[in-house]
Amino acid sequence: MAFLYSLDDWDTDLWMREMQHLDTSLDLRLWPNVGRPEDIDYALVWKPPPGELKKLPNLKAIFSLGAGVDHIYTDTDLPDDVPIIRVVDPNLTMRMSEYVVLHVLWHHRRQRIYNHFQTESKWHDLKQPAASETRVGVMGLGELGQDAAKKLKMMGFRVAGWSQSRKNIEGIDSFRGRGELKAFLNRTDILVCLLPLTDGTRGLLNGAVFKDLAKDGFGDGPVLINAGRGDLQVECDIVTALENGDLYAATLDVFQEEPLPKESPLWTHPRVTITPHNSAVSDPRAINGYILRQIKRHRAGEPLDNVIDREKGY
Ligand code: NDP
Ligand code: OXD
Repeated sequence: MAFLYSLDDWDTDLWMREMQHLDTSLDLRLWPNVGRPEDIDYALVWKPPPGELKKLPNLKAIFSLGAGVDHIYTDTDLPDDVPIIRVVDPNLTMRMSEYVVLHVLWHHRRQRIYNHFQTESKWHDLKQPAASETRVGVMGLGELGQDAAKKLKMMGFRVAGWSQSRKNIEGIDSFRGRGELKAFLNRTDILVCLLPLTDGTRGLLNGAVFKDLAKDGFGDGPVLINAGRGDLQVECDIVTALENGDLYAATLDVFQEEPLPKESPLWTHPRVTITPHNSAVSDPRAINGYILRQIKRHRAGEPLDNVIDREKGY
């Protein structure tokens, strides 16, 4: 049994060292040094090179090293019958909720303005709405969205979520599907996006959506926080919406092109906060451990968890 890593530009030494640390007997290979293709049972990947996984005749599962799987679909020639498994792990979920709570609070508490005041040694307090006056809307109520939504709820925010299917989560209003999107946006001051990138979600964060966000809130105006995927957003529409008032501010962790090109107007916009796609990084020890546990169970004849639905794309 051998594992093949294909890690794009990630720190391959670290990932392989951490896995070896968990089990020194493992036969680990790093693409393109596959050895005999028939030896490989499991692939652990981020952006695998197109067509390469199909060359592994005994491949039993493909593990994404993140929660998303859209990067795996950049290989349009994947083996049809091999399950693709994504990360669902408390370490990653906790990191994402930290990010969401931090940035919701940052906008809600008007911290950007205080930082600016400080540059002018200006002592001035602004009107501050209570959390119960701020309506947060979480797009994507999956593993990550639900955890973030519950933590925001616990802090007193008015929280709703939007997903494909209706959810029943105490204290959180559930909206579902395109038919309920407008109603969800109309009651949302701070929009948090934790959707996967699929054919159904690409470009969803656009001018029409920003226009529908609530304009009657107690804060400065609608805010977008996107930590899902860059291609969920139309960046030129974000810039326009920041100018015409459909958005007041944004926190963006993901971009249509990464790294975000130097010439992007988002870099210098005074009401945009940028982070480098690190809202929830995959921790090598935690994620290798999660994958190894799954493989051990699989080899003992148990089913794999968190297998993605190829029809749905997530
Ligand atoms: P899940 O698969 O658990 O949840 C996805 C959610 O999105 C579900 O609630 C699903 O609805 C909803 N959804 C999917 N398609 C649609 C649609 N067309 N309309 C409405 N709702 C939709 O994913 P996770 O919560 O684990 O992760 C979400 C995403 O976060 C990942 O796919 C990844 O892109 C991103 N991510 C980003 C990271 C970063 O560092 N920036 C780190 C980790 C993840 P339903 O529940 O009804 O199926
Ligand atoms: C993920 C990511 O999908 O890090 O986990 O983007």
